[in-house]
Amino acid sequence: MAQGKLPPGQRWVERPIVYDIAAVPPVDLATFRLRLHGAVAEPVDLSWAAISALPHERVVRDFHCVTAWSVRSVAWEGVLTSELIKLVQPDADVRWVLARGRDGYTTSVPYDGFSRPDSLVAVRMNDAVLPPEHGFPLRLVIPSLYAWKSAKYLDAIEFRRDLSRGFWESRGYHDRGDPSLEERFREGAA
Ligand SMILES: Nc1nc2c(c(=O)[nH]1)N[C@H]1C(S)=C(S)[C@@H](COP(=O)(O)O)O[C@H]1N2
Ligand SMILES: [Mo]
Repeated sequence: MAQGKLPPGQRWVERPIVYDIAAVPPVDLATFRLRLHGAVAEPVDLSWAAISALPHERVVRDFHCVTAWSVRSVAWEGVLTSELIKLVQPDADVRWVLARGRDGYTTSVPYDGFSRPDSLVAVRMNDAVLPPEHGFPLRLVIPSLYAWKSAKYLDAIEFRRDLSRGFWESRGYHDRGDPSLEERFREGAA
């Protein structure tokens, strides 16, 4: 989706509206780990220091929520998913990731969306530390897909060959969720 272009059925708003299935979960950076596991050659548990030592990049992208709001040009900074992929070396037949937040949220993301060059694990948003309600200390950001795929409070990414539906996907939301194609709900879902 071209930046600055409103996808079908969306309207622009000034800033992202916070959506949470549960209260903002607490975190202690001293013990925090991001677990990368599943169908990979090298599973790892990354400490906050290990994450901070990885290369960081800044990505500016529009952010589209399936409830029809879009925000222009959100600036994210963090570790590109391509760096995480280099670390763990997913098996050649991986097609999905299941991302999990500390609040118990899960979302299934197609691997081709996860691995796009503008997908990242963000630690900063709009030039400030990621605010608690936006996922502190880090969140997944998949700008090419609806915002529900961008799991906040991220603590695990499971690389998978098969689809295991996350919180919204198991409630009828689309498995891919491309805003340019208005993939809001799954065909045939109740
Ligand atoms: N851990 C977690 N991540 C989540 C959610 C959630 O409830 N928990 N909500 C999702 C939904 S539905 C949307 S639209 C975006 C909203 O991001 P924001 O709260 O930073 O605006 O976060 C997504 N990531
Ligand atoms: Mo959402």
